[in-house]
Amino acid sequence: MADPSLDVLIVGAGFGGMYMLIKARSLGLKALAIESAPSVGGTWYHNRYPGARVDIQSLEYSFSFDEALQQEWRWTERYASQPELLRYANHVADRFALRDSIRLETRLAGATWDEDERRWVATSDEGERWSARFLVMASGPLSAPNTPNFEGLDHFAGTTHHTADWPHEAVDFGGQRVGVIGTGSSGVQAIPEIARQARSLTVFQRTAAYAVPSHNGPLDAAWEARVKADYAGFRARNRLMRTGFGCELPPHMVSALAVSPEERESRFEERWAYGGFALLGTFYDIMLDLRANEFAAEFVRAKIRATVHNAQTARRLSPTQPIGCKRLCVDSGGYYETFNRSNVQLVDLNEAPLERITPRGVFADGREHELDVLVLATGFDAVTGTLMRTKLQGRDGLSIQEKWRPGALNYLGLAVAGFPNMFNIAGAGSTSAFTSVIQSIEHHVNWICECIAWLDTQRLTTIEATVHAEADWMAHVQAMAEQTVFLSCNSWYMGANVPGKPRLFMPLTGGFPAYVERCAQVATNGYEGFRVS
Ligand code: NA7
Repeated sequence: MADPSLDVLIVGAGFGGMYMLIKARSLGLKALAIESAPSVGGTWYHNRYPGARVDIQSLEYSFSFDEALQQEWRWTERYASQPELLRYANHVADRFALRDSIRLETRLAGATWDEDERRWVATSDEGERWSARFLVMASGPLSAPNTPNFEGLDHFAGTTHHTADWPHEAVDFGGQRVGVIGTGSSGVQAIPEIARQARSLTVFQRTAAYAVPSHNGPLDAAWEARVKADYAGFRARNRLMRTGFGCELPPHMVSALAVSPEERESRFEERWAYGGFALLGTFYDIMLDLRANEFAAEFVRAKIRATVHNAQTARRLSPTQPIGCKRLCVDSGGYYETFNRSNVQLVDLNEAPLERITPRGVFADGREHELDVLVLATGFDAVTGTLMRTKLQGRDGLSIQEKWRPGALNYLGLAVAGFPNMFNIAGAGSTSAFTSVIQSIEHHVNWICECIAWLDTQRLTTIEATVHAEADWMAHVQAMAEQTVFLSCNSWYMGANVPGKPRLFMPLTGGFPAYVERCAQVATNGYEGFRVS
């Protein structure tokens, strides 16, 4: 028997699901969050590989909705590590007494829109059933691990770990011959840590990564005090940034093409010394103009050449795609320096394709690389993966798989035509991938809850994006991406990392403030682009 009394069923108890729960409760809604993992924390529960840490500064990658919470929580490092982020997630669950409304180890098997009842009927894979007026997918844009279909993978006799599904007991690499496939953010973070422990490490690289230093360290107490003296103001200034963070070093509103080589170099050096994503804001047009971008790219390549002793290795580590086109990697472990170690070797899969996995290792480069442990740092079926692996049926039996066959169609990143009363947090079509995602989560949840409150005051039961509004939004997302360098490489932003996935640029590049304003306008205009009844 389905529980008929839920207002909101929330799928996921990471930061998105937990904030949705807090906010829904504050409106007096009866809400339940279901979470497949045995813990809250989402990303920070699963991605516990060595070196895992956030790539945005902790003071900016944290909840802002509660002044007491942001004042009391003390981050120990400038960029928080996975264990600390998981502690923070648990602290939030306890502080807001969320646990009695979270069902752990409960995976959504499917959900179907019941048109007669105007409710979602959902089931878990254990056969539990819920009925809810609203379904909120807070299942995370980077939560479905991508395991490439390497020939022979199942026959590898050693141990295989995926960075996004890391074991809970410590993995001891001591004395082991380790291979890592993948050099995105996860690989870049894990490789230096593994190299320090392993007997040997072989890195199999398909695309070289741009890694910028984070200059991580203990959180500067004076900076923390200054931010906390006016945390609300700091957050408000961040919300005016295109990325929702970085207000202390905003993008320099000058073209990289308009300055002398000496000035360009010195400005890049300043940002390199500051660390993190700030480098991409050295000039306003780095992500807009390939010529400007090339200056930044070459600046990093020069750093690689200056760091890596072996010229051939340095060349292989030097990316050729535009910088930032794939997400920039923020390095706290000394990624490039790692390749100077005598126990580390790099295999460039472009020169020497990975042919198969054998029981003893990886066959690439025309030979077998013998391994005891294989680490897959091969990323995610990003943004759409989790929903596409779930049986979601909207109006008239429309499945999400059918709906999204051409790509992740959506309106405002929050809704999908044909799926009434279903909302997405940090999904395709929003700016969330380019922001501090917690800022985006707060915005999405606030918007969704205001929408539900509005429907209730209007005595309406159903809201659904129109196909027309959805098509316009998709055109807008594509048009914005075309103004940038983001279409010039094969990134997860466009589904290019997963064979067979439709290539459609998924995040919105227009900047967080413009997106927030558009969402607000839609609401002010009586939920323009939605059909309500
Ligand atoms: P990413 O950034 O998608 O990186 C995955 C890496 O794995 C990347 O280097 C891929 O190369 C590589 N990869 C994927 N499939 C293959 C195959 N079949 N063969 C060889 N190499 C492969 O995932 P991460 O987990 O590192 O980071 C994801 C996000 O989490 C990150 O952007 C941050 O937002 C946090 P490719 O580049 O596709 O050629």
